[in-house]
Amino acid sequence: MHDDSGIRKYEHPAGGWDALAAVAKAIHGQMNALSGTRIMLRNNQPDGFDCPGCAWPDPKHSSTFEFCENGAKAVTWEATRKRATPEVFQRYTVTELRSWNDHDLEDLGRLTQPMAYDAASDRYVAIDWDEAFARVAEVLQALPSPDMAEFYTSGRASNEAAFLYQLFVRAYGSNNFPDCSNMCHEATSVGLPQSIGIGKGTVSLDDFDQADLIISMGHNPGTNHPRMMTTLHAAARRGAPIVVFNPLRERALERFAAPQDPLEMATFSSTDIASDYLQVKVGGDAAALKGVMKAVLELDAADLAAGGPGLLDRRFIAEHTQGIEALLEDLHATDWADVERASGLQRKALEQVAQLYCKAERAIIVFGMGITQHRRGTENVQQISNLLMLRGNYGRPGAGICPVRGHSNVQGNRTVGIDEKAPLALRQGIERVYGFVPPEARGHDAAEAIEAIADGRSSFLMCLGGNLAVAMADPLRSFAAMQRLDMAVHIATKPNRSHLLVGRQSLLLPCLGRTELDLQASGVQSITVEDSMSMVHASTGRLPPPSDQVRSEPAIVAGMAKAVLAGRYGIDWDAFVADYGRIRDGIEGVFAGFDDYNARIRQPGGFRLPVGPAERVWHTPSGKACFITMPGIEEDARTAAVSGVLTLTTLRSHDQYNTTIYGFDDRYRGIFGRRDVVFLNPQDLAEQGLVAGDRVDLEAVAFAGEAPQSGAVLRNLTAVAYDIPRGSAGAYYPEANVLIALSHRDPQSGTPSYKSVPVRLRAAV
Ligand SMILES: Nc1nc2c(c(=O)[nH]1)N[C@H]1C(S)=C(S)[C@@H](COP(=O)(O)OP(=O)(O)OC[C@H]3O[C@@H](n4cnc5c(=O)[nH]c(N)nc54)[C@H](O)[C@@H]3O)O[C@H]1N2
Ligand SMILES: Nc1nc2c(c(=O)[nH]1)N[C@H]1C(S)=C(S)[C@@H](COP(=O)(O)OP(=O)(O)OC[C@H]3O[C@@H](n4cnc5c(=O)[nH]c(N)nc54)[C@H](O)[C@@H]3O)O[C@H]1N2
Ligand SMILES: [Mo]
Repeated sequence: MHDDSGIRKYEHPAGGWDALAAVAKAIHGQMNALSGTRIMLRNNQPDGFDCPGCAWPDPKHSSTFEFCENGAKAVTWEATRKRATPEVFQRYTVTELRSWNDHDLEDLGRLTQPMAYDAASDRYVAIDWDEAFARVAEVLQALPSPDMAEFYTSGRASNEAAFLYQLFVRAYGSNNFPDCSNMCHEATSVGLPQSIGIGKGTVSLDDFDQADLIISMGHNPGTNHPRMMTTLHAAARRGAPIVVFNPLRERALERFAAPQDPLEMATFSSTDIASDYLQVKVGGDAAALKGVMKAVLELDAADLAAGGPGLLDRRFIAEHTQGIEALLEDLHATDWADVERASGLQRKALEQVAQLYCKAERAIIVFGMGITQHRRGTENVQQISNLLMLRGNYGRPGAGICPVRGHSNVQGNRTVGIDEKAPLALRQGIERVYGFVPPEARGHDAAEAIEAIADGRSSFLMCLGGNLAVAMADPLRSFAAMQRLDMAVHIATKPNRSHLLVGRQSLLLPCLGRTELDLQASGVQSITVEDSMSMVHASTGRLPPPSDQVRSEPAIVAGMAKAVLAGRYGIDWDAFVADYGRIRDGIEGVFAGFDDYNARIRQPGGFRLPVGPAERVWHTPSGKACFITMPGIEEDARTAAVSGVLTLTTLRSHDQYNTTIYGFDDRYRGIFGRRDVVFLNPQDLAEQGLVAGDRVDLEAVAFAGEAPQSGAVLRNLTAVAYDIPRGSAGAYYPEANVLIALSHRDPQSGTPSYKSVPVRLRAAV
């Protein structure tokens, strides 16, 4: 059925010809066809650049072109022919630009010149680099305490840029490193070290070829990690069961046509991906995992009773773990009725998963934001690890845990020191190599940084990329906070809304992207990145920079450091910029695992950083892997206790990269030309006397202690009747962030609970 609402069912598999058409459209919209096609062919090649789209690894030594629609969008939007020159900024006041939507702002194109906000004309005007650095130095040197400054990182920065940035900030005297990871996989970074001694995934790409079972929880690879579809497609083809836990039936997890598969393309056929699709309630994953573990114990007991050896890996548990007693006690005390209510899944379905799990000799569990962005995100992650440990699914081929990271180098940024916690090894490493003692006190994470700015405890913000104010919860508070700053400094490729929330002084410093040639005194520079599987490799851009004024991130950070620190500790910042090999020498000196860094990045595919659990080495206090019990079963008992409250999850469309809105279609979910929709179960709609197509408002529900959000409303959405569990709803990020209180976050990791937001639904007024 076709009408003009832009809401219609999409009947095709994910991928396929529609994906190829979307790439052609992205190239046409941003670049000329020839350079667009040429640049696509260098993406993820051994001598080319690392795709800025996501952190999924590349097949080793491969030079086959891995097609990916959304990688192509990321590249074309960076390599765009459009330019946000000083002349463009002359045309519009900042107030005027603030009324534009996020798509149109970034579509202005690449920044070409350092710019400073001029309050008198309400415009950004061109300045030169030395002037920009001098202004930063003046403000930072005058701050009463280094802890009144915040230094944000978005995960696209290279290892080299990130390392210099943290060295600069620590030499300046602060550990205030809010970063995008705090809004993303922080629950993994906090939860997994307690469980297995490292906050990263334990599998490598080869393991996927050997797994007998893959469980996918709360991630949408067809949109966010499309190259992972090659891996899942291959696993499904060889008959490995793939079990999905997701409230929405994401098309790519149902069926996928691989654009590299000539037969599927020619015959318009596709491959079924999920063998079992469990539509868990939003926020119901811990309950579901407890149910699966409970069923595993029941199967194990039955096997023992029948004279079998049992289904738990008792040797692994005895030799390598601790804490199973408490877990067993908790699972025995857990009621099936509670599991079913909190997960929205039937006992039978969970028992079926347990059977598949016990049959599989090697299992991998993959997860994304559907797991981490909850008040109990850390505990969710730990329940995943518990399930794996019951059958010894660590440190064996084809088995392990796989958190799928977001930004293409967010994992690398953390590895090289973007960390508000400043661990002992890092502090000792810096002292050893650079001769100064960095600060020890914990700094601010992303939400704490916004709170500190809002309260006036911090008055300076520097952003190495990203769009912090828009990505963060509660724009009512975070936008106002930005406008209180004495100085905001944004190192960025393109204009976005955070840049327009100007404080007393605001600077925009234009930087090179991954795709571009980075020429320094010693010649062409490569940078390095770490993917989701701890593989570190080099990336070299070749495209001409957008203007001769644009500088590389390492050069900008070093320039600033030199101006601010004025010779402190005798660090030679110019030498770093002349040859990034010297930055890598620094990384090798400070951190373990980077031996022969400069040599090893030249091997095809790079090298893997040490991952203890892959060798059954556990860097926990006890030296063992730990079963960690989660008391209770509700994601948020407060929501469960009030009637009429829906749990809203916030989603990425197929046409966006975080806050960068490429376009207004969400093809696979059947939404075209708009984003002002909310996905609802038809019965929840009916209960309010509403039908599909009605205009509705969502109102934030504030619980005690979260008062500032009370009354926030997202207005005039169109209700889409959708296959989603009762009590669950979905809307797009960042528009829906207005409904999320800044304090609505996981107390352990600080991750905002973007994926279980209590809301009320009503007809639009
Ligand atoms: N094209 C593109 N690529 C990207 C990004 C992008 O925006 N666009 N962003 C990058 C970044 S920074 C990140 S972190 C990743 C994000 O990649 P993902 O982890 O895939 O993130 P989301 O799209 O936010 O949500 C993932 C899935 O979680 C499901 N979900 C929602 N709530 C729940 C729940 O309570 N339980 C379960 N089990 N599932 C739930 C949603 O239905 C959705 O399918 O992708 C990276 N790659
Ligand atoms: N409600 C809700 N909120 C969320 C999420 C959610 O699922 N729901 N997801 C959260 C997650 S997982 C994340 S990671 C955050 C994302 O938060 P951020 O990382 O802060 O946001 P991005 O939208 O990725 O940042 C885009 C901007 O980065 C700049 N940029 C792009 N490439 C480069 C580069 O190479 N160098 C530099 N210096 N700048 C560059 C451009 O100016 C662009 O406008 O949002 C979080 N917010
Ligand atoms: Mo992310």
